[in-house]
Amino acid sequence: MIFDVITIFPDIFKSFLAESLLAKAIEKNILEVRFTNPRDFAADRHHTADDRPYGGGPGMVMKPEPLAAAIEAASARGAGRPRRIYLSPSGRRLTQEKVEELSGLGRLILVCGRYEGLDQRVIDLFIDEEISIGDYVVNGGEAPAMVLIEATARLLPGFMGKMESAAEESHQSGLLEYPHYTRPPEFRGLGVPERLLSGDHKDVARWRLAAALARTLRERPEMLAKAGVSPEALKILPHLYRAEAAAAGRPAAAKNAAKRSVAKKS
Ligand code: 21W
Repeated sequence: MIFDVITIFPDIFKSFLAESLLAKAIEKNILEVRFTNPRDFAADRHHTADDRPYGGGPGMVMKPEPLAAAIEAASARGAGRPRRIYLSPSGRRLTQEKVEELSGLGRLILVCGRYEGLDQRVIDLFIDEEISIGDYVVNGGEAPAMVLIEATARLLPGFMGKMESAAEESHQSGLLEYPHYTRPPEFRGLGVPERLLSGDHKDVARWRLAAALARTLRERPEMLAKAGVSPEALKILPHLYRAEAAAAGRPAAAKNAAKRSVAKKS
């Protein structure tokens, strides 16, 4: 898969792509990341990439001509019509579902904004889709583009070993992950849940499912409505609701918890 990144700060990406699994994927030709810098397309001596906003107000806007030229140059670096994505705080939130969709495309153009963002006409003329990584503010599209590249690349065939792909499937059950433990058996006064030490693989699986459900119920209850709750999970959930309500000091709720449905909870 090829990513063509449009950015005035390509150096931000260099060490990120030079380490660990991403570097190996690039070496194995699973992944290629190329850069086009709008500054290289600026007509003036100072390679100006920004300008003052029409209507006044604070901040600067990315100047349309060099940016458009950069997007066109990057688009021409291959056959076909690559999807053009603008990393934008006003975009749709990136989800694992979207990441899966993007991992099936052979080439993407990622446009990173700086300052207050792009001139709207560049968006109207060149951008297929605007994507945000979440409702918080960062300084530009580069960190969000790295998030998108890493999340997408790890789904490409051959990126990871077999063990990790199996783990991926279990994570995509729609629940948060169960807690992990390794040696030593006691660390600074804390032990390891006994059932993980039993060697009984079926019981370990039951413990992990219960732990994943408890964690999801506590941290992300809204996920339970969407999760395809398995028959095994359905047996465990009422007990967790009861324990949760009891821990929260709601004895009546604890008593009724067993009768409540998953949908009602969230
Ligand atoms: C942030 C520019 C804020 C301008 C809607 C709400 C790309 C980003 C960015 C930035 C403002 C992403 C506005 C999550 C992000 C990015 C730079 C000022 C504009 N429009 N995902 N606010 N968060 N950020 N207000 O910041 O370029 S994807």
